[in-house]
Amino acid sequence: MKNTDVKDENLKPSNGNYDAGNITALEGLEAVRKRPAMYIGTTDVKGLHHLVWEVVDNSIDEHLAGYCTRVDVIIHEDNSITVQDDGRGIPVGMHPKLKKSALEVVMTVLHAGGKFDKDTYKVSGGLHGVGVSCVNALSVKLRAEVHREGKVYEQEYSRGKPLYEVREIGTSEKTGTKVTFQPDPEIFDSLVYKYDTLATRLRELAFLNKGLTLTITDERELDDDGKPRSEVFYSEGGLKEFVQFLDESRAKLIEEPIHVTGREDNVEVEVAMQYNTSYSEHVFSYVNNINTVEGGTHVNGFRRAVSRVLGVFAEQSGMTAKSKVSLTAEDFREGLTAVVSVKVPEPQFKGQTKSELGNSEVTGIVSRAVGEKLKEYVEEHPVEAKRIIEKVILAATARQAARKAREMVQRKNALTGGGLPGKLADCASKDASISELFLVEGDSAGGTAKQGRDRHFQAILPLRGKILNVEKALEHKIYENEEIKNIFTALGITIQEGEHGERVLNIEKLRYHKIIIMCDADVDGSHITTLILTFFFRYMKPLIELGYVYIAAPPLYMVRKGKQFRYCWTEEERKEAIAAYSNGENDTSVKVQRYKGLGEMNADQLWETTMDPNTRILRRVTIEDAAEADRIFSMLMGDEVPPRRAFIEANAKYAKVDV
Ligand code: 28F
Repeated sequence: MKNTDVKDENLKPSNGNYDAGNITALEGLEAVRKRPAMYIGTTDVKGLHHLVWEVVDNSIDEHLAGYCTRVDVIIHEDNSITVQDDGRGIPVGMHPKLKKSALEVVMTVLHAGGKFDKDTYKVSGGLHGVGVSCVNALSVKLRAEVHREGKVYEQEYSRGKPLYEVREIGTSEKTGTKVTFQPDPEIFDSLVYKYDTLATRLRELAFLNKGLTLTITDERELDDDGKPRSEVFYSEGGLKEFVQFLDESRAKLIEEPIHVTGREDNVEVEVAMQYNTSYSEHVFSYVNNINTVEGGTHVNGFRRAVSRVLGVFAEQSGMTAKSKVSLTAEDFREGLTAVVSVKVPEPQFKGQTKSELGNSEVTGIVSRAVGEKLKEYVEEHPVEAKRIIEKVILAATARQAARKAREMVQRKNALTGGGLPGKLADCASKDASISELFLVEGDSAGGTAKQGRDRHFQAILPLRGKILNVEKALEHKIYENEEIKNIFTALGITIQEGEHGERVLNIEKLRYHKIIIMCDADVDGSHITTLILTFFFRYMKPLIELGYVYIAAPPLYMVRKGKQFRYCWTEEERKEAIAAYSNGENDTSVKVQRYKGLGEMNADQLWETTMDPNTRILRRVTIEDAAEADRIFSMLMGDEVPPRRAFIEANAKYAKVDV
């Protein structure tokens, strides 16, 4: 249940007097509870996790200031969270103006915690540091504990309102801050934390802040000897290790990553880069630890330096003279894995999701720092540099072959009037925003889907067997693969080559705004789904980013008794259905049909359970963390087998596999 307007009459101050400080705090908390999305972006599961980042960022700030060496995050059984650091501890002394403890000010006054000043960097999560007081306002309960100057202090709050004055509760040799909070069910749709989401970001923070230890403990999951699941993230080498981690599933072209550090006009630059044998680019960028998914001036400066220095080397070494192709910026980035991290005192963000760096001065600062180091590298490592240029020339050749193959396919389509694939059963509607394309495994299920569908807005494209694993194929190969060509033409999308050789999709020609992958709920079906997702992730990422890609969820069972029957999607539902139909322990007239494949359902059943928008379940495909998604795809789909085996062995026990 969500409430958007505050009916929270008990926002009155605990000590009864409404002085300026209380009113400011009250107004602030009320504003946050009235429009939470303005402060934390959304109130769905993303907003829920953002609460953790607001608190963790304060510990990171304490680390950047030089006082904190470790941050511990604990997920408790009730999905409340504890974050603890060994910093100096939030001051508890009386705040001169607001007449209350500095701790209460930090915890209850909007934007009060910022220790921002000229030569330190306020790090912050996705929404640039709204402060821990927002977390407090959106938590049904929050407790702060401070160890400082030999004493232990605490204060508790409900929906941001202090329940009592800051009080001393003991002595301590340690220093640090601990915050435990329970997100408010009145604000958040989901209260369940995802271990992987928290672990992935904490790992990233360890790489971005070398020397800092971050740990996660999940008290909801005890393994067989009763120990809670936990991990420790610590990086000695920082970005160098980050790049090695990102590339662990890919074969390297150069043994050691190239590491750049620099500083100019209060802007700190750190870059690590490494070449591998893959055909895709993996560049991740950060500003003050914020993941700039949309890139920006720091990335532009980095790319400019790479193209310039390697281009000059290719020219001077005479390698381009031999090859007939001209090199583009894109070619220099194929097989490149890099992390670009800058610390900017006053970052300006722009772009769709405010995650693109706008500060123009940063382009030159990064370009100079990287250019200088890269120039030194190619002079000192001519062998590696030659290997990189060979790879770049191969990329340019492959790009040319891909362009020819693509033009062949797209020209042929244009000639035959946008030739839709023969196997496509199109929908009547030409309005993409309501149209859906089902990619169905196998001709028989394809046939059933064609019968069961609503032909006004649902199109069916049966896929015969496995599609190409694009992770391991040169680009031009995908334009020669029948199944992939069919998907391309059915979607109506063509790919152009941008001015720097990059692939540009023309999304406006897309014919369906829902692309639904519908495969059997078995191993083969999962493999085909993964192959299709790899294709979309590598060649049609904007479709995923726009939220157009879904996975259908056919039922696993049908439980029937006489005329009555129920479809079940999970083990629990199956057990419930059996219990509901059996009138007594020994009643064995339980029939349970396990659906192995879509083909076992008739058209009406398939429509009712999996295709009817009013009753079906669709899982939308999202990229929560681009670096992690990229790593997992190349881990699971790439060339290197040992990392894949290690990954599966390490994670299989956590995979929630439906029976
Ligand atoms: C689990 C979350 O919030 N850690 C924090 C500090 C330390 C100081 C501080 C924080 C100064 C007065 C604004 C201590 N000693 N972990 C945390 N650790 N805030 S938050 O100061 C707050 C500013 O109010 C701190 C000396 N200077 C700063």
